[in-house]
Amino acid sequence: MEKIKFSVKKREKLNEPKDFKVILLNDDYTTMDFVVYILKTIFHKSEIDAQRIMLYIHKKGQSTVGQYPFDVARTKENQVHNLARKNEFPLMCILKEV
Ligand code: TYC
Repeated sequence: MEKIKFSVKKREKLNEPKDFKVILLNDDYTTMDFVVYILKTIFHKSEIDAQRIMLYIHKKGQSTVGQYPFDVARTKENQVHNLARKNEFPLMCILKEV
């Protein structure tokens, strides 16, 4: 009889859907207050954390602001872009597979 060459554990892992990081990017035009507002409302950060993350992005260029299953990550990306455009800011975020 032929041997089954993969363990149950390995197979479960192979079929697990991957998470996606949502990464917020710096720009020269979006106001700091608006980025803090986005971090609080869309990513559920506290005021203190939102300020800290916003300043980190401002200095370093980008930061991961959350990690979610693909559908949730895509929805948050759309929410950021829609709210930014509505307020005439060029704020950008991108997704990266984990
Ligand atoms: N750099 C912007 C400014 O000086 C602030 C900013 C921070 C913009 C974070 C985008 O993701 C961002 N007004």
